[in-house]
Amino acid sequence: MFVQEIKLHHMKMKLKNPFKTSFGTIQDKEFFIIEAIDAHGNSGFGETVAFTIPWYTEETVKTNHHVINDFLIPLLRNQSIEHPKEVAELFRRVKGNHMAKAAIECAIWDLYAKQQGLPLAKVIGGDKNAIDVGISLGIQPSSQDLLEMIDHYTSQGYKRVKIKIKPGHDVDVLREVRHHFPELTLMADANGAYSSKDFDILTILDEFDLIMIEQPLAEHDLLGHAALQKSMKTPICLDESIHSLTDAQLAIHLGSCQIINIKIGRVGGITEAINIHHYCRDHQVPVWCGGMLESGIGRAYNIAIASLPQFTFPGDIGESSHYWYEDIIDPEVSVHHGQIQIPTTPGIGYNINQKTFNKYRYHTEIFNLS
Ligand code: OSB
Ligand code: MG
Repeated sequence: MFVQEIKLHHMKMKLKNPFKTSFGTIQDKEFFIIEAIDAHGNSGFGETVAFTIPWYTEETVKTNHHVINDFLIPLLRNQSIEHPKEVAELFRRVKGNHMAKAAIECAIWDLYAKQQGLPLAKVIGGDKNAIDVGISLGIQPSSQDLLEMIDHYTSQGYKRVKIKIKPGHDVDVLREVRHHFPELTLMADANGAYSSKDFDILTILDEFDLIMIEQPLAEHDLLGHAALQKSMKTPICLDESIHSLTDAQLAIHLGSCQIINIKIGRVGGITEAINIHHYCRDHQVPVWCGGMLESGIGRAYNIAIASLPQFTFPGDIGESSHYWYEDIIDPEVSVHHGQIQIPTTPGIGYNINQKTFNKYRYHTEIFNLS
């Protein structure tokens, strides 16, 4: 499968609502849609998921552009790739920069699945017809706002709610949510905002019957997470700490977590996401799919990966209209009774909506690879 041309579409979209976490607030979303084109004119699409500021991981929109243009696209020149799994191997000599790599790798997976005439979910071994989804809610201006949002999303059928916490915004908020929604499937995500000095506060959270607490401590603090997990009954789930299969192996070996959040961008692509999935399946560690406030293209990959069997908890995969006034795909992603149907058409199963795509695209760079 010769990739003849790569198009790098520069996109700018605005989230309907600002998304506030312990590390900062996101509303303007700038990203690249990678289009990989073969000799027959088939196109595969991928999306970069880094933010403009390096507060989730160290990658940014600008580092994505730099690494894609100056290192990754040149590595693809004059390569005859038989299978998308070879892309991760080809990119191995460039260190890190997982979100940059993943966007290109995803575009090539989509192209490959389209060439095979098969849905991407089937090509990667997905065995579900539909996936369960939950909603991730940013920090709200008041607890009244938060309670109303929870009410809104649970009545729409979302199967679990995740709320963001940070020091000073944790026990009281969770107590209030639990008081109003005693039966809710609930979890909290700290995005690494606590330290080893906060174990007293964190262990109080055991009161609230959370299905898990996500990334309470810093990215590299695997020993801290292992110590915390020993002193609390709520399962710890790692997000920012997991960049690769070896990270997942180490975290599980150390007892730093009982659950893993897989994000394709953070781990460098679908191939590594599958590797982590298989390892977790073999070690009875549940996984679920996190989100990066993606457009419909990025979301389509999350839907496909979540169709693998060990994705046992609902993902952070809201419908298009939760994030955007209009999405760049057709049809948009929609949630019914807390589920998203896995597309059955070839590739990611969503088409580009040319009208909205052109509206949010402000520049395109073209690279001929032959
Ligand atoms: O920690 O999972 C996270 C959004 C941006 C950065 C990090 C995270 C999130 C979310 C929202 O929780 C996920 C989504 O709805 O796409
Ligand atoms: Mg998280």
